[in-house]
Amino acid sequence: TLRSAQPTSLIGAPTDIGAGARGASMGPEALRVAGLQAALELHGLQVFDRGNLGGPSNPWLPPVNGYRHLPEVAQWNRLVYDAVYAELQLGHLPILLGGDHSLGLGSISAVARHCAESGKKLRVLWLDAHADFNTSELTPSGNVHGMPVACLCGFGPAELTQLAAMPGGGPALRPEQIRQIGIRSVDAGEKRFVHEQGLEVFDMRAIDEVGMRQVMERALAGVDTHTHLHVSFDVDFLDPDIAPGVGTTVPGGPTYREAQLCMEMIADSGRLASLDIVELNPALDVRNKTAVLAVDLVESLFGKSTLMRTRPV
Ligand code: Z70
Ligand code: MN
Ligand code: MN
Ligand code: MN
Repeated sequence: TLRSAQPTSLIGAPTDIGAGARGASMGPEALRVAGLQAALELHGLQVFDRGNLGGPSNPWLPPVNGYRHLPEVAQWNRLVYDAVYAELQLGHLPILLGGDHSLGLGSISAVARHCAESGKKLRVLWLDAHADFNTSELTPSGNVHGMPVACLCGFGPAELTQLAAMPGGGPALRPEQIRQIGIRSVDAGEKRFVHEQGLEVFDMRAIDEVGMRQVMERALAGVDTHTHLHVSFDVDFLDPDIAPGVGTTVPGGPTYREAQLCMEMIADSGRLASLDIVELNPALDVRNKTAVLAVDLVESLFGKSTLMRTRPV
């Protein structure tokens, strides 16, 4: 099927600079080996693989003032910011191949700047087992992949909160622009901060109680033709039984079917405009199956469906 969709651009960011385990640096190649480009092309998309960004290596040091590898994390995020912003300027849909989730900072900062300049409303769907809302005071680990949502909302060091020059100089995001889905591991101080800032979180209990369908209806409520929808897909969102290839497995995540429905409902919104695929760790995977699953889900995110539906179920 050939559709006149927006071209997509793959941007590899092979680093585990913000993670608590080594190996997410191999994520971009594992996604390529799993056939990401061919899968998207089968659905009629034009795909440009921009190759990999080249940033600093991982020195694997303990935290300094509450952050591990802050200068290197900042450098990687500047590279990601520039690459994602360039694709948005071209009118392409950027797909960031992480790399760990600290890179969501550069990616979403670029998207926020682009939305501010083009008058779009930004909605971020954060699919994750974790809230990633720690600060240097709250973090139990110093790993910056546990902090990107807080930094995007302006809580963090200038190197990370000022990646985008936003009009008025404010933070890239306001908490009300974010919906978190699949959350099931939040640190004690982080939990208080999530509550204090009023983040809208659809945790696993919400998915258990009302089902993925209603969770996604609520998370997508208000999305319209003026909305730029960004999906930040941390692969540890998925239940570890189906997705073992991540640095931090947390039991009790969405099943294959729940994850598929989540992706299909995002596709149905028709507003997907940028994507991160992060935290895939091939060193912990089994025969690349987590990468293959991620590609399968991303196909659904871009509109693969079993039937050509003409009306709702
Ligand atoms: C914990 C921390 C984390 C993965 C984010 C974990 C953070 N809350 N882990 N993504 N894989 O150290 O901040
Ligand atoms: Mn296919
Ligand atoms: Mn994450
Ligand atoms: Mn996570």
